[in-house]
Order: sequence, then structure tokens, then C-alpha cells
Amino acid sequence: MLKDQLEQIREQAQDQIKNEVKNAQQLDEFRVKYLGKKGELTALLRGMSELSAEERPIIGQLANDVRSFLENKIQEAAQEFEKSAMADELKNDVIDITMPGKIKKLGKKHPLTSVTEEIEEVFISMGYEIAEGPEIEFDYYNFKALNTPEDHPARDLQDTFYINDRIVLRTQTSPVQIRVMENTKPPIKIICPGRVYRSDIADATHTPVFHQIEALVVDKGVTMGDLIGTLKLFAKKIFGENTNIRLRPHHFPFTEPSAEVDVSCWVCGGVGCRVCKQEGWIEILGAGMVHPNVLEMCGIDSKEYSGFAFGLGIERTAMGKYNIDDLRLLYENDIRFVSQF
Ligand code: 2NL
Repeated sequence: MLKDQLEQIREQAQDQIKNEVKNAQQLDEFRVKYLGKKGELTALLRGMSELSAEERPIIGQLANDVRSFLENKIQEAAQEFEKSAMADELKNDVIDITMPGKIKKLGKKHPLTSVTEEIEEVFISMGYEIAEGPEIEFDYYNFKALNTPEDHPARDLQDTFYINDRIVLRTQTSPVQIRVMENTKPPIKIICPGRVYRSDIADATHTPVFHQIEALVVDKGVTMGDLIGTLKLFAKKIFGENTNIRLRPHHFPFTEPSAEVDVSCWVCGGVGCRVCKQEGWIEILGAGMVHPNVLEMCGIDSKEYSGFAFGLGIERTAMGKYNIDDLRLLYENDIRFVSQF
């Protein structure tokens, strides 16, 4: 009868939950099987309506007992599963503090970045400001404003990347300095670091993209003596206290007079060795007094003001400083190479 069936469900359920239900998912299936809408207990209770008036409350009571019995069992089991899941988690999460740590490899700056920043620091300490400008430039700023005539070989297609007949990839960072002179009343004291482009085939000493820093000082009464003093200080800071410099006369369209500047060899100190090719000197930059035409084209009165400027190749400086013999190594980004510096 209904009473026996209820007792049977209780026993069967008790047996099952004890022996067969092993995890939370099985527990849920168990709950649905007995207490769900289509569950066994629910199905039995549908038969209640056929009971007599005396039987109904007794069976009803029993049915409620069985229901709360099952609910209690289910809750107990759920708590057990939760506890053991937590225990498992704690067991698996144990940290073995005797294991060696994982080393996180920190990246480092590319040698060209380090050299650029080192040079910037030297000039910032002398009161210079850093100026930047476009890499795609009007030929006016790249050539004409720098007193470079139409027929100058630097303008040759062979040396310069032309976007069209008025626009080029800058071949030096001087156009940035022209822009500053156009917009600023002297005194001007700036350095312009940046990427420049020349139509060269890559070899050990050339790449079509490279980096430069140019310096420009314009004020009343600036002389060649100021230029030489600045260069000397710069060379000592970058290549060491015992470094000397020498100037050799040269020609640039944008400076007059102009000079190429050598520093005494940082390896042999001037005696002659493999690095300086027995010369004792290594050429590192070009310099000069800003040509009056350049000042005038920027709207600066060349009778009132004078200035000096110089430019150096960052790759070349890095190659010297770190004894690198092939420029292309700086661009291959082989981790074994760049991590040495
Ligand atoms: C070199 C030579 C040089 C300058 C750059 C300059 C800039 C202005 C006016 C006058 Cl706005 N001069 N720059 C001057 C002399 C030499 O660079 O061999 N660079 C790697």
C-alpha cells in the first residue's frame, strides 16, 4: 500500500545516497529522482486523493516525514561534498617553498636607446632642451633652409628618398632646428635626436635608416670657442675623462667655418691601435658655426646673433663605445647580441 511504498522509498533512498551518490552531480540527480516534479515521492503523493479521510492525514504526515528525511540527507551530503572539495583544493594548492623560484627575465634597453639617452643626459645637464619634429619633411626644411643649393649632390635621388618633388624623408635632423629657429627668439639651446633616412644599400657601415643627434646654440656672441668647449666636455663625458678632440677643416653648406671632429682613440688613448686603424683619432661628428644665410632664412638677424651646430651619428657612436664592427647587428635584434650591452 501507499504506506509501504513510502517506507520502501525511504529505505531505497537511504541505501542509494549512502552507497551510490559519490559527488555533487550524482547528488543532484538523486534529488531530481526523488523530489523532482517527476520524482518518485511526488508521483506517489498524487495517489493521495484516492485515500479515505482517516488515512489521508496519517499518510500525509508520513509523506512529509519522508520528504524532510530526504531533504536532510541531501543537505548533509551536499555539505560533505563541499568540505571534501575544499580539502582537495587545499591539498593541491600546497606550495612547496623548497622549490626554486621562477626567474622573470626583464628586458633591457637597446644599445641605440641607451646611447641616445646617455647623450641626452649630457646635454640636459648643460641646459639644452630636446626638440623633435617630422620624419617626412618638405625639401625646403631639409635642404633649402639649410643653404643647400638645388644642384648639391646630397639632393641627388641616389642619396635621398623622395615622396614627391617637394617632400622627402629627412636625411638629417636639422629641419627640426630650422623649425625651432623660425618659431623662437634666441637664445636657443637645443638637441634634436631622431631617425633619419638615406638611400643607401645596407653594409657594415651604412643602413638606409639610422639615427642622429644634432645640437644647435644661437645667441648673441656665440663663438667657435664655445663650440670647441662644448665638444670637449661632451667627448669627455661620453668617451672618458682623458679624451681629447681635434678639428679638421671641412665643408658643410649650412655652417661656415665647418669642421670634422675627431676624438682621441678610447682604446689606445692616441698611440695607435686596431680600433683607430693606427691613427690615434676617430672621427665622430661634424660641426661648425651656423651659416649667416641659414639664420637669415629663419628670420634671425645674423649681425646680432651667431650660433654653432653639430651633428653626430648615434649608430657610429654606439659602435665605437661598444666596439661593434658591423652596423647591421644593431638592427637584427638577435637577443644574444642586444643583451650584451
Ligand atoms: C654630420 C654633420 C652637422 C649641422 C650638422 C646644423 C643645423 C642647422 C644649422 C647648421 Cl639648423 N648646422 N647642423 C652642422 C654641422 C654638421 O652634421 O656629419 N653629421 C653626422
